[in-house]
This record gives sequence, C-alpha cells and structure tokens, in this order.
Amino acid sequence: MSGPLVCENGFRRRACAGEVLVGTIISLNSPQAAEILSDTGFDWLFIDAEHGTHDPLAVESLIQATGDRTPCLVRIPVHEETWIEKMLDVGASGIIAPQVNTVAQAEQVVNYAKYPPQGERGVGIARAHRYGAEFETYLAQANDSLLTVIQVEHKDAVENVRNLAAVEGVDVLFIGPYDLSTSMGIPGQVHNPAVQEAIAKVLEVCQEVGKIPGIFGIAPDVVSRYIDMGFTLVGIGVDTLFLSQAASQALRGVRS
Ligand code: 3PY
Ligand code: MG
Repeated sequence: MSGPLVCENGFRRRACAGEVLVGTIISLNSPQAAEILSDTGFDWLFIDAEHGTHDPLAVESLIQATGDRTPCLVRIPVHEETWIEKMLDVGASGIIAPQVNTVAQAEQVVNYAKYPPQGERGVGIARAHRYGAEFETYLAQANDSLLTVIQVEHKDAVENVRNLAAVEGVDVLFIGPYDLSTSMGIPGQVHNPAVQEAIAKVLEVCQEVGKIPGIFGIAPDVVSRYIDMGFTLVGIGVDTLFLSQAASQALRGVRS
C-alpha cells in the first residue's frame, strides 16, 4: 500500500504549473481498452459518464484498470452531489462538469467537490483513501490534490466567462467545441470563425486570470494548434473513434 490514491500523483500540481497534459476520452465500458490507452502513454484519461454509459461501478473498474498509473478525470452526467462525491470516492483525480453556464452552477460543483472549509463534500469510506486505511491523509490532502474542471461549451458560458473564471475552486475552464458550436446553431462546425472566436476569448480570459485552459479535439493537427495557442489540458480523440478508424484503415488496406 502506498498512500491514498489521488494524493500522490501530482497531477493537479503539474496542471496548475502549466504543463501540457494530453488525455483521451474513455467512452467504452472496457477496463481492457482503458488499460491499453493508459499504456499508450497518455498523461490523463477523460472517463465520460455524460455521453458514455458508465455507471459508478463501471467508472470504478476503469479507474482500477488505469488510475494508479494514469490520472483519471470523470465527466459527470449531472452536477449533483451524489455523482460528484461518488466519482471522487472511487478514485478520480478530479471531476469534469459539463455545460456550466452560470456562477451558481460552478459554485455548486466546487461545493460538492471540496471538503470543508472550502465546500460540503460528504465523507465516507471508499476506494480513494484505500477503503479507510489512508483516511486521514486523504482528507488532509484531497482539496489541494483534486482537479475541478468546468466545461465552457455554450454561448451563454462564453458570454459569462469572466464571472465563471472568477469562481474560487475552479481550476480549469475546458471548452467543448462540439456543444459550443451546437449552442451557436452550427452543430459540429467547430472550425467556423464564430466558434474559433469564442474559443480564443475563453483562452484569453483564462490566461488573464490564471485559470488552466483546456479543450478537446479529434484530429492531432487541430489539437496541436490548440496547444500552440496556449491550451494546456487537452483531450485528443475518443476510444471508439480510435478503434473504428484503425479497423477501417486495415480493412481498406486489405481490400484495395
Ligand atoms: C464537446 O465538444 O462538446 C465536448 O464536450 C468535448 O469534450
Ligand atoms: Mg460537450
């Protein structure tokens, strides 16, 4: 045994220091697939319980397969206390809250993600503190060790970005370009100048106020460009797409 699970990986410290950290989305409920992606060398994994079908037990299995080596952030389906606490309790290195458009929503997420005095996260015996064996250490370190990510992925959130960025306890403003484009009435057109302008505005505010700027993309050249712009917590691709793209390429190669 070597200390509580999430307090030893230095992930939040590295993210806050501005290190570029590259992750990928885990949407398949397969610990083996998650393990393969962890072994590939990603800096972090983005377990998607918003669009993926994962229930809490599935998330725990995914983290068990990978989390001791690769920090896992879990995207919760709703901003509710039970989901936030449970995901941190099973050993997530932080949570990603989708569609945060108001200060009240951001404050609620922080509130359930932090133990007192910063918040009201409930206390229970769970995997994160090695089922109680590292209980006190975990409680002492969790608030400073876990990453709190809110997604800016609606035009209302972009309008409100200065206020969202001012919320204490929020570490990362993570742009969801696809939902953002949808909120602008141009679903999927993530390279449309209006979407790119909104992305640049969020980045500028993050850099001004010292929040970590994050973003997701599918193509490596697009994500590289985001890194060149200044984004540091980046997601590239989705497990399902990696599988289908590689399989299609192999099949085309054999049939051609
Ligand atoms: C989006 O593009 O909407 C996302 O949430 C990607 O993370
Ligand atoms: Mg989204």
